[in-house]
Amino acid sequence: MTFEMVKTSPITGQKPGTSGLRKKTRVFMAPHYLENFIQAIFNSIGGAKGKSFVVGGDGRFFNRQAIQTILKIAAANGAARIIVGWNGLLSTPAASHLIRINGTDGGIILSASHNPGGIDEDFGVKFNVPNGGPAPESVTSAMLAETLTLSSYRIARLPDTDLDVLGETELGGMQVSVVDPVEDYLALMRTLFDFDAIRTMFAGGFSMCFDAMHAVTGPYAKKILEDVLGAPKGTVINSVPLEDFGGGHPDPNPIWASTLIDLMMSDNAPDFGAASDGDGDRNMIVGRGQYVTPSDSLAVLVANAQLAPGYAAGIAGVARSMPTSAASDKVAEKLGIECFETPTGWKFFGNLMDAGRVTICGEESAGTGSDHVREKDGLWAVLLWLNILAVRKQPVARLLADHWAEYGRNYYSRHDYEAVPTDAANDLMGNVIGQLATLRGKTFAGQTVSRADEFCYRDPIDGSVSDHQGLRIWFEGGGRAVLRLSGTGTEGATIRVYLEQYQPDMSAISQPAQQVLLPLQQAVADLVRMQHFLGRTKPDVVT
Ligand code: G16
Repeated sequence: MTFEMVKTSPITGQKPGTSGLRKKTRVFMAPHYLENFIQAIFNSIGGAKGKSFVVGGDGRFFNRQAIQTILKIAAANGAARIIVGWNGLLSTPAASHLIRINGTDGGIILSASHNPGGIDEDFGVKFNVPNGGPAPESVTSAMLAETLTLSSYRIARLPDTDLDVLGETELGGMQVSVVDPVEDYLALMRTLFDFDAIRTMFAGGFSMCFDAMHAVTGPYAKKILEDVLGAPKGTVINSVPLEDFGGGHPDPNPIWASTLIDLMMSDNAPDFGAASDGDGDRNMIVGRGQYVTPSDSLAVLVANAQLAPGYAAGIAGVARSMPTSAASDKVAEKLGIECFETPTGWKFFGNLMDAGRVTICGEESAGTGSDHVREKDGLWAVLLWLNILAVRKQPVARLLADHWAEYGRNYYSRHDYEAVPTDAANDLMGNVIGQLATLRGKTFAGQTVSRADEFCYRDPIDGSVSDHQGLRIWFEGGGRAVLRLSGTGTEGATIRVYLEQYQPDMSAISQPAQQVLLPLQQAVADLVRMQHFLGRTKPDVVT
């Protein structure tokens, strides 16, 4: 029998989080688990018959095996065509682009993003819709409903497809196109940026270190930065994607990309440093001796985007996730363009981009991107920075200092409390929610609350409402704290505390951020009764 219907039990309660379904790899590898979820995806979009999809992943452990399973389930469900990245590799933004240029009915991206990979680490499945963006809540809710009732899946009992050979093959009547993961993406980047100006900058001795963290952007960065833009060989480090990312967290922040940070703070620092994450949608930007927070990076990109050919006509508007600092709001105000505050999750930008209301979007979690695709895009951010530096001919630190002098500085930091018992995290959050209405005017560790609420978002395009999107607490004197539970962790709960302090005074914009934010940190610890609920007040990760 070529196609088989396998009876199975529902996988209850598998609600996709901010970025698809993430679990321990062994959970996905358990009998029928991945199969169930893929069938649930197809069922929830009205079946796969006659449809086409893009499939690829970040190369982590189980990527290739999962792709073979997905191909067989797609064939058995009557899909017409699957476009798959060579070797199973596709960065998330490149997958988004392939969905868009091929007009497919969506795509399945295999990644747990910045989470570590390996048989005892994390795996994930994301479904992107035909506009190339992450599935909106209406679609993920339908998937969840499907996983609760699904009792069988269809799978083709056929040999594996060779993913190492570019070109067309056929699987049970379904066309399989194995494509170069970089080619179309590179062509898109050429339309947006002044490659000649960047090439001239490198030829003039501009130095850079790009840490691909043994994740999917390695092949993209090698090709684009070294082969096409002429950066010296060795500019891209950790460029070979590994199934376990070399044992590291492919998370581009000062903690997990500390080797790059150490280099950039040393006497041997190159002019520019950057890193990207597991699936290539996040980025970190760092100049010689100068780390750039994702919120500041967004603001700088918005302020200078017009220097790149793809944005020379100006940008329509900007959107940022709610916990992201308001630095980009200040730029939008000056440019006289619209500015939106959305819940955490790239999917909330999709409608605004489709409607032409925003061009550039960003998140504090190291994501920046534009309407060239419908995902955040790590290399895009790096190339836009390079384009800006090639035109402005200034060191990153100077550029940032000038930016703060013009707009004021939003001191910003995120403090994560990881692997917290789920009950304790819910109790802590519940306790704050219970007090929100009465916080105004109260003082905690010397800081007085001026306003507090729970963020609820009404999509300006389709009117859909997303509530319970995080707690916001403003303090007198321009401080803001945000609390929310992470939607991407796989162990217990992660509480994120986002601290922001606006400083308009030019003479006070060069202080250490953690020092400026300490009073807010202490006020939050007091207000949420951190010691009582968690037994500690020190975060695990500070970025
Ligand atoms: C995912 C989403 C991002 C979001 C992030 C939040 O990132 O794609 O839009 O900002 O999750 O993570 P958390 O809920 O843990 O704060 P990624 O890069 O993991 O896909």
